[in-house]
Amino acid sequence: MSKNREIGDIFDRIADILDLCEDNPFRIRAYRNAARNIRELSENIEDIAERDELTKIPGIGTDLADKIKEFITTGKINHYDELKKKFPEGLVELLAIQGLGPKTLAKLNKELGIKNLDDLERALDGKEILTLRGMGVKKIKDIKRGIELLKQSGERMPLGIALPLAEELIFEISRIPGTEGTIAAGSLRRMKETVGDIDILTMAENGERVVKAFTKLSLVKEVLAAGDTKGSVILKNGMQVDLRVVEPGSYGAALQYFTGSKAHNIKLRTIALDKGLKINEYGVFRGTENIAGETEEEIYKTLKLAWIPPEIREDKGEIEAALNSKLPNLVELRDIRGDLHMHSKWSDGKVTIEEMALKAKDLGYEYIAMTDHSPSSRIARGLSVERLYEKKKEVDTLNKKIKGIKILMGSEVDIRGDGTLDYPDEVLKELDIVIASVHSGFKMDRESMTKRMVNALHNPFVHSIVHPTGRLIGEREAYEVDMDEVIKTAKALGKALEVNSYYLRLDLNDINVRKAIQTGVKIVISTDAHLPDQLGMMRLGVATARRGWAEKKDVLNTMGLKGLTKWLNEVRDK
Ligand code: DGT
Ligand code: CA
Ligand code: CA
Ligand code: ZN
Repeated sequence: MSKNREIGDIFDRIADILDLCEDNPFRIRAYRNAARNIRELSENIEDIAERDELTKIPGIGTDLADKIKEFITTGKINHYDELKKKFPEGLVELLAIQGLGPKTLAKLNKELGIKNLDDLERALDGKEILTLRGMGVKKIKDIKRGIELLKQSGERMPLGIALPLAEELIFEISRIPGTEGTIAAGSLRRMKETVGDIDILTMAENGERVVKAFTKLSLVKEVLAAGDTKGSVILKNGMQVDLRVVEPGSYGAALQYFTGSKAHNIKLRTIALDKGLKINEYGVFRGTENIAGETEEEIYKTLKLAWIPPEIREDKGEIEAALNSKLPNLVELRDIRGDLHMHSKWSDGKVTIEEMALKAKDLGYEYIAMTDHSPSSRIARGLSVERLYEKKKEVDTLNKKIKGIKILMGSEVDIRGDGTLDYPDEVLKELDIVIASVHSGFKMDRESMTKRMVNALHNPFVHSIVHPTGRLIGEREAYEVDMDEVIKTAKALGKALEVNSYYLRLDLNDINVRKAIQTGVKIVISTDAHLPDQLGMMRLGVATARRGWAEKKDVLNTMGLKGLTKWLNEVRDK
């Protein structure tokens, strides 16, 4: 799938440069949409090109299709190479800074000669910058905060990007003769929302040969190290991958060690020491005698612990829980019976309700909720009351036509500044499910934002608040909001909070999930899909819920349709 990613990345870069040129906004948006849609394809773009069906991809017209063909045949896009010459490379990268738009950046380049981050940071501390139009103390503070945020998220990559990449690598490595049991370790196996690098483990006799073959894979751009037990490379997208080759006798020990987290491992080591044992990546030892190493289970067993799921290996109480046989029985992807947040062409989704429903049925779901936007979300083409009722008719018709899956008529309703909702109550009550969210006025103070959300929860027809903190990984911080208060209110009213599975959201995050379920609030894991393939992001939401110790009983959409319908009605009767 690597060409998909490469082309997606180039289209995004083109959009960045066009942004700096203050080119036509529609063209810029077209490149960004295309980039996203290509990255999210479930099929190799080369295969689609071969069938001559590139223009069937949403957002791809003949012009972009030609550029894709050009890349597939020549490995480059001429237009991109030309555009790149217009600005220094370091300048384009600065567009990733939140609070610094293309217009300002172009001006900084033209008037102050800023070419890269160093230049920018220096300028921000100087006086000259204040002479630029539109540049004030507040703006400078925002840009500095943006730089800090970017540095924090730094080189870390969202799990949703790293995971498919790792899967592709694992597939390739497992095809290298002599390898067995190839598996991800590190933060990726723990399904952390971002990963610093990808760690992979494999078993083989001849390590040197395996490492050599690994460094020759087509995804690799640069080789950092290649020995007989370890290889490190940089991939074409800039991500680092560490491969470790181990012997069968220490496979479990190595997997345990390299899965981490470091804090979890340190705690394990102390437990081992208390028992007079030593634990490292080769095994568990009593003196010089190796007493465990082949499997992870036996490593934990020698320490009198049950096997601990990787997602909770963070030294946040899991070892104590394992000692007392109190480990949670974490929710699994196969427990999920339906998806309660998605969009169709009626608002800003890319396909019809029917196409979404059929894909969901393929996934084995019993139900979906079709939750298009409300009128305030103009960019997302939110539905007027009239169109909402038209849509409801279509849902009724489809429910008669499609067997084996129930479509719930819903809406993702904007929460206005004062916490009231974007449709009147008499409209809301006609809907099977109402999910509410904030799409504007992100910068409210903490108290007002908390009140806004609490008010929304108090609307008798609202079932849940979705993407409750609004954060976008690496792009936008969570709103200033007292999540404890929101959780408390949800508990009091018997309402649910969402774990949004979209890879940049994962919101609620693991920490808030744990708070919510400890308080007794149900979470609902949904995808917010705008395309059928995005329904597949459910696994990221489930992983986030698992990292927050969620069990099946904590998750609303593990209920069958009957149970769910009952729950939806009861919320409103309370
Ligand atoms: P990342 O890559 O920053 O997202 O996080 P990790 O957890 O994948 O960290 P990484 O790649 O540096 O190392 C992979 C695993 O190796 C880590 O989770 C635990 C283990 N490890 C690395 N360094 C140490 C160490 O100094 N002590 C112990 N006990 N384990 C370590
Ligand atoms: Ca790692
Ligand atoms: Ca590593
Ligand atoms: Zn949505």
